Amino acid sequence: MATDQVVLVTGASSGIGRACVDAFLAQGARVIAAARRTERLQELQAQQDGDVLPLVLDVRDRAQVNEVLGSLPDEWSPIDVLVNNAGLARGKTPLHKDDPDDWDQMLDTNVRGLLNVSGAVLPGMVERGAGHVINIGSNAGREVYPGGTVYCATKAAVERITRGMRMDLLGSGVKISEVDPGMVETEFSVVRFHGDEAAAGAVYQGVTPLQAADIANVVTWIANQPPHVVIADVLVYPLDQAGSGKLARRT
Ligand code: NDP
Ligand code: 8X3
Repeated sequence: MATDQVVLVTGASSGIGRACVDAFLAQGARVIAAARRTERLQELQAQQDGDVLPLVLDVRDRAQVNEVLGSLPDEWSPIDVLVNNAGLARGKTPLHKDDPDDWDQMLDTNVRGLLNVSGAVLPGMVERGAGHVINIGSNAGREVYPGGTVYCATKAAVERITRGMRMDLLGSGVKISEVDPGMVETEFSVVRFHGDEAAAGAVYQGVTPLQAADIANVVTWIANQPPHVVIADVLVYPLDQAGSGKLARRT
């Protein structure tokens, strides 16, 4: 990757997004780190020597996305690489027991949010005839498990959107890729279980999950391919996982 490239990472305040920021900065890229939590973004900026622009952004808010991304300082545009990472699961109950507000948050963030940011960034990439969008899907988009109905549906939508984007942009010079992680130890489960640390901890009990940096390694590898090569999609599991809930727990 050329060192003067500008990378936009959504969901940069934690987990996989934060690890992507660190990994791209380590390669000399300039990184726009977007998320909702201002204090996390300030901490991130304070911890980094590299060139990072913190951006307070709720991907669900299309007007805000268009306003903020449409008025980036000159030195922070154009965006060369977009990592659509912001996302979350909320709850793990059977559908008829779910809180419908959780459905809305997952659909609005994981699907509409990804579209909002892509819609703001892609026209410029097409105009320039270059760019790369890397969507973070999930193994959950390839299958469904009890209590994960809506989350899995949102990630299946990411997979369809990614494939559709690649067809829509064929011939434009813009690359479209997807990374589907299996179990990664981040704040994901704490968010899913509404702050219940014990429930979140149980998810990883007896297994060695992926770390956020493992996924960032894959994302930067995808971004660093030669101009004529597109890594279309990658599924990444920890050693002891063979599917959603299919885990070899060692204790
Ligand atoms: P984290 O909870 O650690 O990080 C999620 C990030 O998304 C945070 O930075 C959060 O920032 C941001 N985010 C959430 N909602 C919004 C919003 N409305 N607008 C902007 N940013 C938002 O989880 P992960 O790092 O694990 O998750 C990252 C992605 O990876 C998600 O898409 C998730 O579905 C996917 N994934 C995770 C797996 C795992 O096992 N952890 C496995 C497969 C996929 P803030 O709250 O500051 O806005
Ligand atoms: C997160 C992975 O299996 O918990 O996308 O849904 S899973």
